[in-house]
Parts: sequence; C-alpha cells; structure tokens
Amino acid sequence: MPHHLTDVDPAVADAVDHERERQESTLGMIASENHASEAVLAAQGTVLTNKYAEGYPGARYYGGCEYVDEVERLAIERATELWGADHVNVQPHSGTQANMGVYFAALEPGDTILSLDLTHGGHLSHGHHVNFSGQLYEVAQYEVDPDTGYVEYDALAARAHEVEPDVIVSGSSAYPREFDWERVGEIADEVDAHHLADIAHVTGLVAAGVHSSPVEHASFVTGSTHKTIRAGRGGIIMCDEEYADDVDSAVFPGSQGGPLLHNIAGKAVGFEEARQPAFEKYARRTVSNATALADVLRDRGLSLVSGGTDKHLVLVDLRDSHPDLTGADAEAALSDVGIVVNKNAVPGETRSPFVTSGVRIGTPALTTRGFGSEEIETVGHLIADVIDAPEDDATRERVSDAVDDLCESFPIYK
Ligand code: DSN
Repeated sequence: MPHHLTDVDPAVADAVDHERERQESTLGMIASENHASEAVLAAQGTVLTNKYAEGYPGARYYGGCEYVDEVERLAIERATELWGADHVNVQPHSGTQANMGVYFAALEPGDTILSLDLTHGGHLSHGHHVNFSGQLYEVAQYEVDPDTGYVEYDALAARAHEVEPDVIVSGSSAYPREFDWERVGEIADEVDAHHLADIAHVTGLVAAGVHSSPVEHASFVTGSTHKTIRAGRGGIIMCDEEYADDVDSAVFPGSQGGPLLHNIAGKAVGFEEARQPAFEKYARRTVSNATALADVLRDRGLSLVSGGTDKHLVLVDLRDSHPDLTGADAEAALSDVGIVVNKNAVPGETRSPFVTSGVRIGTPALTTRGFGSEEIETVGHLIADVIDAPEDDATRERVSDAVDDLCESFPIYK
C-alpha cells in the first residue's frame, strides 16, 4: 500500500507543498497564526485520527481508549501546570467551541452577555449577531475610549450595572493592550455575573508569564492552542473546580461529539515545549518585537490604536495618515510583496468588514522563525514603505527582494 501522500493524492500533496513553500517564502504576520514545531505536526499526523473516544479519560463510550486516555491526560496535566487552573478541558475543537462550552455551562438561552464590540477588538463568538452567541443570547457591548483606544473600566462598570449581564466577557482578538482582569472580575462580582476571560491570542504569553493571567480573576478562561502557544490547533477551557462537571458536560455531549485526539496529541506536545525555559524567551521576544514594530510604524507616521502595544500585535488605523487607503488595499499591497497581514476593523469603523480602515500585524510567527528587534525594525520600514507607495513598482520590487532575503536567512522548517 503506498503510504506517501504524493503517491495516493498528488493534488492534495501539491497543495500542501505549495502551502509550505508559501509559508517559507513570505513573512507571516497574521497575529493569530504561528509555526508549530515538527514535533507538533508529527503528533497531529498520527493514527490517533482513527480513534473514537467520546467521553473523558477513564470514562469513555468506546473500548480501546487506553492510549488516547494517556494522551488526553498528558495534555490536561501539562495545561493545568502551565496556566495554574483548577480544571482544564482540552477537547474544544476551536476557541469558538471553547466559548460555546462556557456559555452552555453557565447560561440559559436568552441570558445576557456583556462583551467588547467586534470593531473595538472583540470576537464573533462574544455575541456578534451573525454568530450563534448573538442568536441564542441577549448581547450588550462595551467599547474602547475613542481618545485613548483603551478599555474604559468605569464605563464598563456603568454598562454592567445598567444591563445586569449574566456573563461579562473580557479578552479580545484585536485589542493591543492587556486587560485589567482583576477589575473586570470585581465588576462581574458587583453585578453577580460570571467573568469569562478569553485569552485566545495571548494563551502562550500568559503561560510564559510575560502577560498577566486572568485565572484568579475569572470563573472561566478560554483560549486557542495554536496561536502564541504554538501547540496543536484547537481550543481549551479552564475553570474553577465548582464548574468542572458543567463545563465537561457542555463540551461533550452538550456541543461536540468525539474529541480530535490527534489534535489533542498536538496540544500535549506543544504544551510540553511551552514548559521548557526557551519558551519564556520566545514569548518575551514576541512582545519586544511587537513593541519594536510599533515604534517604527509610529515613527513613520502611522497611527496605532491605543498608540502602541502590550503584547504580540499592533493595529494600524489608516484613517488619519492614509484616508484613501483601505485595510483591504493595504492587505493586498503587502501580500503582493510577501508580507501577509489581515485587514481589520478599527474602533469607530465606518467601512464594511470586507474593506475596513485598519491592518492588524502580529509578531508570533516571525519570532518563531528567529527574528529579533533588528529584523523586525527592517520589516516595519518595509511595511511603511508599501503603505506609503502601494502602487509604486520600484518600491514593490525592492521590498519583495528584501522579503526574499529575510525568508532565506530565517527558514521555518530546516
Ligand atoms: N480568527 C482568529 C483571529 O484571527 O483573531 C480569532 O478566532
């Protein structure tokens, strides 16, 4: 039996090869992406994909689960140690599924979620009307201060007292600053709401201790396992012990069937890597690289939401400096020269989500490649050059050559 993908399915094999080449030959700066290690990739491409294991370790609905039990237990033990939570569920297939698990555990349909508006940095699964979370629940939102770009906690408290939510969601996908988890926890206590902290983007930074942790200040914490933590793709839920059974039941059988054990193996391996001292250095560098990037972009005259960053991403607001350049235009121009970012709404956005007025730029993947502040500063200037002259052929050619040189000097997979 042929066992190489190329023999069995050259079409898929070619697409995979091309994707690998694309990643190697471009600068991946989508803030939610990273490059998993060969070990994580190996764990995900295993016979574990064959196994059904509905239930939890030691209590499955299928026979033959002794080895997948070991894998899931390892993932749970390592996650518990990394984030210091009472209880961990590693089965959510994604960050959105993790949030669904918490809502199903903590809320009844029609209950109220109070969360950060999507155009102010929130996430679809925090109650957007196109998502299940906005369809099953009442949703009230808070925003960032239009002058500072920071979450304004007094306004959040006033909103919480006004709408009396059942859960307050903190955390974000495009907010460049740390949340004050303690303050949100206090506000939630004042109005007798749960506090769900969604650390999807900063899971790795929190694990490494270079970003504050919400675990003591939130009854539920959700995250993604493939962003700054670089483990197998998926989601994770952490919660206080008193909610453990409700969360587990909400994930299975409440909202998912069989767990993706091959991905859980990838999570376990990535968590093991994150327990090594080198990971803290990586996380620290991811943040210092984002700060260096923010400094260059600001010096080049670009406006950044909140003026800078505390973590792994910056959000460029093009409206002041380049009012005619949309986020979509900037994304396309940068993509053409091999710098891959995403267009992003900015606070007070008036353009459609397909157009937008901003670009979100992250450093996790380049830091994994080995980029330090010197290279990131170079990249910052290349980005600013393209934004200043998106249609200038000479600029595009020069930047494209510089991107090629950087990619060759910093291969991802040896
Ligand atoms: N899609 C992810 C992001 O880019 O932030 C969040 O789910």
